[in-house]
This record gives sequence, C-alpha cells and structure tokens, in this order.
Amino acid sequence: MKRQSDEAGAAQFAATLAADEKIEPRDWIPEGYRQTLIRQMAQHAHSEVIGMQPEGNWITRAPTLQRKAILIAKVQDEAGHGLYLYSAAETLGTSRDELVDLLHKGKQKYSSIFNYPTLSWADMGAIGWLVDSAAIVNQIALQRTSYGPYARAMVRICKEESFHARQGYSIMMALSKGTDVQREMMQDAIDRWWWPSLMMFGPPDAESTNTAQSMEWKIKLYTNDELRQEFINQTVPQAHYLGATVPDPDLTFDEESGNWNIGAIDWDEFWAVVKGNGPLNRQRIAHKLKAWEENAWVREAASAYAAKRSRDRIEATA
Ligand code: BYC
Repeated sequence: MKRQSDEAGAAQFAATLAADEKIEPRDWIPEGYRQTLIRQMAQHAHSEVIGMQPEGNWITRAPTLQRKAILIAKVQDEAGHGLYLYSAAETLGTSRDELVDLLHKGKQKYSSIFNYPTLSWADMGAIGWLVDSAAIVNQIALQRTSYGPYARAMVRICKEESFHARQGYSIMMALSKGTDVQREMMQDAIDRWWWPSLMMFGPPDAESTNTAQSMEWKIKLYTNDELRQEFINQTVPQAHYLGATVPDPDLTFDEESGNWNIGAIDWDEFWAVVKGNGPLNRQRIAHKLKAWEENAWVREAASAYAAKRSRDRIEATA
C-alpha cells in the first residue's frame, strides 16, 4: 500500500517538475530532494547571518550619518533574509534551532566570501557592489527554483539585494570621484574582493558534485560557471566605468560570444577557505557563538512572552 502511494507521489513529483510548477510542503518529495534543499537553504541562511559581520564591523566608522543609516539598514536586511530562509527550511521538517546548531558545530557551511576581512571603508562599497551583485545573479535564477517556499523567499530577498548593490556602487562612485587616496582605496578593495566574489558561485562545473542532480530537480536552473560568466560580463564594464581595473592580467573580451574571458581562478584558495582555513573562519564562528550565548536571555524572554500570550488567548476563549 505504502509502495503504491510512493509511486503515485513520485509520478506527481515528476509531473509537477515537468510542468514547471512549484513543489509545495504538502507534496510527496524524494528524500534526496529534501536533503539537498535543506543543505542549500541552510547554507544560504547561514551566509546571510554570518554575512552581517564583515559589514557590521564598519557601522561605527561610516563616514557620514547618511552612510551609517544606510549600512545599518542593509545589515539588518541580511538578518531578515536569514529569517525568511530558516522559515522556508522549516517547511521541510527541520527546525531553525537544529540548523543553527549544525552551523555552530561546523557541520554546515556558509559562503566562502564572508571569511575575508574588511580593511577599509571602500570594502563596504566592494561588498555591496560585487558580493551583493553576485548574490543577485545567483538568486534571480533561484526565484524560479522548484521548491515554492524557497522561490517565494527569493523574490523579496532579490528586491532588497538590489538596494544593497546600488548602495555599494554609490560608495564606489563617490570614491572614484574623490582624491587620489580615495581612488587608491577603491582599487585596493576591488583587487582584494574580485577573485573571492567569483568563487562565491562555487567550484567549476567539472568539480561541482551537486549541480547535475540539482538541475534535474530544477533546484538549480543554471550551472556555477554559467552564472559566474553572467556576473563577469555585467561587472567588468561597471569597473571600467569607475575608472578602475579588475586584477586579472589575462582578462580579454571575446567579440564573438560577447564574453569577458578571465584568467585562472585559484581553486586551492577556494577549497582552503571552504574547509575552514580562510583568513577569518575561526573568528567568524567564535563571534557568532559569543553573540548566541550572550543573547540567550532574548530568546528566553521571547518564548516566555509567546507562551503567556497563547495562555491568555486560551483563557479568554474558555
Ligand atoms: N562557499 O556541488 P557544488 C549574500 C560547496 S549570502 C562555501 O557546486 P551547490 C549576502 C557546496 O556547498 C549569499 N561552500 O554545490 C549576505 C558543496 O559542498 P557540500 C549566499 C561552497 O550547492 C550578506 C561543494 O562546495 N548565497 O548574498 O550545487 C551580505 C561543491 O559545490 C561554495 C547562497 O547560498 C561557496 N561559495 O552549488 C552580502 C545561494 N560554493 O554542501 C551578501 C544559494 C560551493 O556538498 N546556494 N560550496 O558539502 C547556491 O546557489 C548553491 O549552493 C551554490 C553551490 C551555487 C553556492
């Protein structure tokens, strides 16, 4: 009997994917699909939350009140993105606490990009422009991912990321029109963030263990290399508009394909960072754990308040 319902479920799952419709939490799904989504969505949520640290580092040192207000809003948005994604992951039968615990124990990943230090104010421009634009290229595609709750979370996240990318480019524009020292600061930030931003898209297709299956399930609609190339094509002209260069002596433009072709990416560096040996991996998790422990009282107060509200409601209707 169970076997039959699994068969019917699997047929329904295949038909939904074939029709480019969304899979919803009530639907039968293969265990591998569930596990892949939990892995990717958790990693995505953790990236948003850990991603608050490099920029949070500059809130007290923003050069003007307006820039400070914008940066606070952006960092706060990232916390919100983490919440949407943890909530979407919960529809797969896992809890936010479980996922956060796996992050704290080093059993789930977050994006490699957030293990690099933010050394100057220009890094706020470089992160907004390069890192958030890379995130947008990846996430615009994810708006059409097959799992409904994930796709819908992406729609709102993409809107907010667009504001983030524009604020980053606005910082870079201001620096590009500034003094020689400001222009040097801008170029130095681009030199340090360019290659790590390209690595955000994941390993080259030939080494990507999950892409083939994820594309079959329509979780991913494009490969890592396809999205990376789209980002490069969009970003190189923006760098030139700033009067800046990207740190790649082998960069060439191919008239025929319309692609900017890049030199070799240092994949040894990428894997070192992914495996926990980037410049700041240990500090990022240590800082996260400290905040988690110091703020335990907030979680306790919120649960006590929620419990009281629901008791009051039950009593009022009794
Ligand atoms: N960093 O088979 P592959 C943001 C891992 S936050 C670390 O190609 P997949 C923002 C990968 O997990 C943006 N690990 O994997 C926030 C896999 O290992 P496991 C975050 C990486 O999943 C604040 C192995 O390498 N965005 O926007 O098919 C401020 C082989 O890779 C990375 C997302 O998370 C990496 N960069 O494709 C500013 C988007 N790349 O898990 C901005 C959602 C790969 O098998 N995620 N790995 O042990 C995705 O779209 C996909 O997961 C990826 C990787 C394209 C990233």
